[in-house]
Amino acid sequence: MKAFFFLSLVVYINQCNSIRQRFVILDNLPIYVDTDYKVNWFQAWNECASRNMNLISLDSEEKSKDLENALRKDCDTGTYPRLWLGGTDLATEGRYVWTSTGKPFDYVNWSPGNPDNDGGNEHCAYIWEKTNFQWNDGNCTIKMGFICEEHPVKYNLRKNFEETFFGEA
Ligand SMILES: [Ca+2]
Ligand SMILES: [Ca+2]
Repeated sequence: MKAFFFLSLVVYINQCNSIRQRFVILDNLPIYVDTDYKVNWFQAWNECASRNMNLISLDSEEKSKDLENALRKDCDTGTYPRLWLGGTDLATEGRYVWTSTGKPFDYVNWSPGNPDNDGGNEHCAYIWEKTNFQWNDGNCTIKMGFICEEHPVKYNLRKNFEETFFGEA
């Protein structure tokens, strides 16, 4: 916990051609972007869990824009083909929820025509640079990169801790 806390204060500004990297966005929210390790949605979920994180939920326009800006700032065009998000409609077709919060999609940034549940077999959401970082629903078994974030509960606990002991940043 302590190590993670201090680690989370460090902002890594790497080029996207590095295999793995961590940004800090949105009020010190640590996120982890992996562009090179291509995995299906379930493996991506596990990859985040193994880092004590979650697949990212883009549940506000502010957060979505911050992520987009971070990706644009640190990456050359073409380096982000597709990245898994933490949204799925596996439980009920057509009803997308964020797995980190269990809440249905409120804010959405789907690309035109999506989610289209193409072939009746698209149940996992990903961000796609080709559609200007808008979202698409894809087959959950496709392999691509992914984005993790610190768990919302842990984030709030850490934030309260920091504010209590260190004051406002
Ligand atoms: Ca679907
Ligand atoms: Ca689709």
